[in-house]
Amino acid sequence: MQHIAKIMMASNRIALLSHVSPDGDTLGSCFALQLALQALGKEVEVVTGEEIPPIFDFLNGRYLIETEKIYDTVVCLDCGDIGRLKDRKALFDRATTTINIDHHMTNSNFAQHNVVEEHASTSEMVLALIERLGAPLTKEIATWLYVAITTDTGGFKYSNTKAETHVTIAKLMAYDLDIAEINRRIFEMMTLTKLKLTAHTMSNIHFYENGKIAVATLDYETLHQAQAESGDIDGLTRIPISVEGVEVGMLATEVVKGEIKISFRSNRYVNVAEIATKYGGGGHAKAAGCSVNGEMEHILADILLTVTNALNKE
Ligand SMILES: [Mn+2]
Repeated sequence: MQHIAKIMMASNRIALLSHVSPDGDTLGSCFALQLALQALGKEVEVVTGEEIPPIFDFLNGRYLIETEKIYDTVVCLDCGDIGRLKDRKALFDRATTTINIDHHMTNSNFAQHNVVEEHASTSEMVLALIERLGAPLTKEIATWLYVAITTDTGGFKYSNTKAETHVTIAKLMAYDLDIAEINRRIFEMMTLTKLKLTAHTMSNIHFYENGKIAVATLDYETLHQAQAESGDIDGLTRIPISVEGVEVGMLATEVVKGEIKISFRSNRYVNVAEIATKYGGGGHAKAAGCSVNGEMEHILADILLTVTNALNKE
C-alpha cells in the first residue's frame, strides 16, 4: 500500500475504474479515492463504462462512461478479474502504470501492482490508502466509504462483517453522516420495476435436493418487457437463499439475450466462489457470480449438477 501511495503521488492523471454492473463498494471506493486525490491536486476521473444505478444519484458522484484519454495510472477497484472492465480494457492497456485493489480472494492479479486483502469491502483498503496519502477525510468521502461498507455487508448482517468493520464505521460516523437517509435510500426505496421483478422472482423459485438448492430465473423476455436496469436486479439475489432450509441460492438473469448471469449465495458450508470460478467467474465463499453465454435452460442444468455435487461432497 505504501508503494501504491508513492505511485499515486508521482502520477498526475489518474483513472479509477469500477466493475461492470457497479455496486456500492466499487462506486464508494472510486468516488472516495477520487475526492481524496483531487484534494491533493491530482487530475482524477472515475470511468464506469455504464450509467451507475440511480439509487446512488443522491450522492452526486462525478464520472465518465467512456473516454479516449490516456492516463499515467489506472486503478481498478473491487474488480476480481480483467473481464470485469469489459470495454475499458483498452483504457487499462493504454496506461503507463496499472493498479488493482480488491478484496475478492479469487482475484487474478491482472495489473502491474496488485493489492488483494480479505476485508468486508474494498473500500476499507481505500481508507487505508487515503490515510497513507495524507489526504484529509471529509464528510463526503466518509459517506462514500460508509455506503461501500454498508452495501457489501448487507447493512452489517453478512458474515464478512468483522469487529474491524465496526471500528472503521465508528471512525466514519465521526463525520456526522446522515445514516438514516443513506440506508433508507439504499435499502428501502425501490423502483416500481424492482417491486414487480421482486414479485416475479419470488413466485418463480424452483427447489432441488430436498429444498437445499433454490434457483430463481429472470429471463430475457421478462427483463426486456419490464425495461429493467441493473439497479432493479441488484438485491434480488438474496431472495432464493432467504428461504428456510436452503444452503445454495441462485439467481439467473438474462439482461442481454444469450448472456446468462448467475449469482450464487450460500448459507453455511458450500464454497460458491469455487463453483463460480469453474464457469469463468469468481467472488467470495458465500457470495459469487459468473456469466455464461448460451441457453438459460442448458446452462442451469449443468450448473445445478455442479452445485449438487458440491452440496453432497460436504
Ligand atoms: Mn466488494
